[in-house]
Amino acid sequence: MINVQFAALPERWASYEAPLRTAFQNAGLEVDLRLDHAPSEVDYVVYAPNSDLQDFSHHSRCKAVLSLWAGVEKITGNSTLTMPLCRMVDPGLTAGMVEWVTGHVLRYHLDIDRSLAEQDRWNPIVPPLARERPITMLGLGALGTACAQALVGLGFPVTGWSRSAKDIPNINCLHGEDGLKEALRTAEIVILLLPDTAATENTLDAETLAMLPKGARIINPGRGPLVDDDALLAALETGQIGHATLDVFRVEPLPQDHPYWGHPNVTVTPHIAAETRASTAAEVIAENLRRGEAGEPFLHQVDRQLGY
Ligand code: NDP
Ligand code: OXD
Repeated sequence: MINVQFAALPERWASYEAPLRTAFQNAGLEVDLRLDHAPSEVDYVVYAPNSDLQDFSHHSRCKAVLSLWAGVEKITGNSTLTMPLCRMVDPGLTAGMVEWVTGHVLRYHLDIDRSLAEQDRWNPIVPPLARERPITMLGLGALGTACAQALVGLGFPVTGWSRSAKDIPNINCLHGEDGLKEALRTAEIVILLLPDTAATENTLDAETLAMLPKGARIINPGRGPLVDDDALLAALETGQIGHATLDVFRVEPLPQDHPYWGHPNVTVTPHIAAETRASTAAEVIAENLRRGEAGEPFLHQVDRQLGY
């Protein structure tokens, strides 16, 4: 019997219990799934970083902590979490992010806000075609690559930027510091799907925002610290940045007195870009349990040095 502890906000249990039990059964795993195993008897933890479980020092036989979240910055620094940590790469979450990113890109591309505001003027706004609108994706991981490929599918010329060199069909892949400059130089829309690490903090700051063409639009479903907020507000003031759509913030919920609220050129969304979907995520968790039991490498294991 494999003992699995489910450690997330209590209301998540109702949506995850049945999909996890089904996925474990389908994978041929005999699992005792509970909220309340004794810590020393837990083999795996299915984990949300906002759960009450923060001290893993008594999880002495735990083989892995399997995060339900893609972003793991809240737990990579936890010194009691010494067992392998896997982040979530869930086909359902990825599909949701593709839909959210594509929707917000098309809002900018088609100038939907302006056409709605000016509809009574009968003054047709003709946007360029997608193939004339260069887009840059910062981050070419599970989510960035899927979103970039969807945008390529719509006809946009897409440049992507990552830490390591990549070769992805139909995407102009760049990396490193010079790669970032090149990626920003022509980008009319920039999307951030980087993890929050020491190396990615303030990827968009006064200097890099100034590298963009005037009036560029920013979409950030990644993490708040990727953007220097004061620099972004200043760039919005001068028109260097035309508009920003921000889903994630340094402090969440975004404090009521934050200048982003009510800013005419900022759209705030409440960290809803993409949600882990229980039915598809449960299959990923089950596959990682199977791997752990078979002595095979885990999927999506976090590199503690890199922080993602
Ligand atoms: P991945 O780990 O798969 O991809 C991360 C990408 O960022 C990789 O391409 C990686 O490069 C690149 N990267 C990391 N560090 C650097 C760096 N220093 N310089 C340049 N590139 C870098 O993550 P996911 O795609 O799964 O998720 C991305 C982020 O999206 C998550 O970390 C999370 O913060 C956020 N997220 C937000 C959600 C929301 O609802 N708002 C939902 C889910 C996730 P390389 O390929 O070379 O390793
Ligand atoms: C995640 C998120 O990291 O929801 O999964 O932001």
